[in-house]
Amino acid sequence: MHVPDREAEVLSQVPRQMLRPESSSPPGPAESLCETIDACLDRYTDLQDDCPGPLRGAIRYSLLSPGKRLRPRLVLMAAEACGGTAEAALPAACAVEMVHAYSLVHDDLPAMDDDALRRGQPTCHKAFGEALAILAGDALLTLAFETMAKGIEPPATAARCCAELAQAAGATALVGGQADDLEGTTGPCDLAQLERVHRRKTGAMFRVALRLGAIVASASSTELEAVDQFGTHLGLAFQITDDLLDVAGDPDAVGKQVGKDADRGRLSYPGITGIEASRQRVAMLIDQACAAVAPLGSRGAALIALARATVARDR
Ligand code: GRG
Repeated sequence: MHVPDREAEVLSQVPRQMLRPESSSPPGPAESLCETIDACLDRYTDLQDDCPGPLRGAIRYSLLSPGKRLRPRLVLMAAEACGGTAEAALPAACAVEMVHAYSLVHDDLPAMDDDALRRGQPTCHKAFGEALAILAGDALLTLAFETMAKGIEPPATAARCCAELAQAAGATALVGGQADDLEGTTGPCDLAQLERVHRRKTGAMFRVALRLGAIVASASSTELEAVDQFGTHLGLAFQITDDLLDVAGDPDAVGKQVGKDADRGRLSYPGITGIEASRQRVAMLIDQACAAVAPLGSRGAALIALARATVARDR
């Protein structure tokens, strides 16, 4: 694999424990899905010809760094839960991870959250400079749509997937939620407002991950609705867990600074309802997510296992 000098230099500073754990035992289902996704992301960002080396480095540094690959795994699992194949859903899975990676790169910029660490390594703008980080985010966002338009069959399904992802990433969802979150940093906020921000900023990408898997698998309307509901509940549970990790997480495990919500006076779930009530809300949402996929029978088992593992995470 070609690794530009700057990318290699910065990656060499990543603490070993932050890289995906190496194990002598054979990979489990989660690891092997992550390996399949990573190999595909690697191929999609090969970008030799006209892509300037430093831009290619910044794109790959951000996309291939050791994230949990939760959203692309959800795409693949939803496809299988709806009777399709993971293989056919890979372009959609990679597209979702590209949009997610772009949002993290831009969120970390000085004009937004101004973070120095992401996934246990220097943020993209710290490693490559602000201008290249902005451009790497732009490139990841556009590559997501190119990947689906070219990789999903038939073309009508590709077009539907592009429209769904554009909406989830756009002004009424991810971008709108981020704008409200920045705006609301200092103002008063109640639980309903906070959930509205969470639903758009975090939840929309979970929901669309599940929807894309189902759409590629030609799911029935019952199946699509089941995974959509699962994604809605899981997305909120995931965000509350993220808020809880910000209050009580170990920064080495989390891979970024913790305590930032409180430092910035930013409202969070535990900040409004307390830690115990937040944990109870997570447990309730996970039960609702699991109940939502009951119509899928045993094909929903992998989604249920992932939901339970996701909220038990420490990073
Ligand atoms: C810049 C348009 C734009 C949006 C930014 C992603 C985002 C919106 C903000 C990031 C801040 C944050 C902590 C959001 C909470 C949920 C979240 C997206 C956490 C990161 O997702 P993980 O834990 O990350 O799945 P990995 O690194 O594992 O992929």
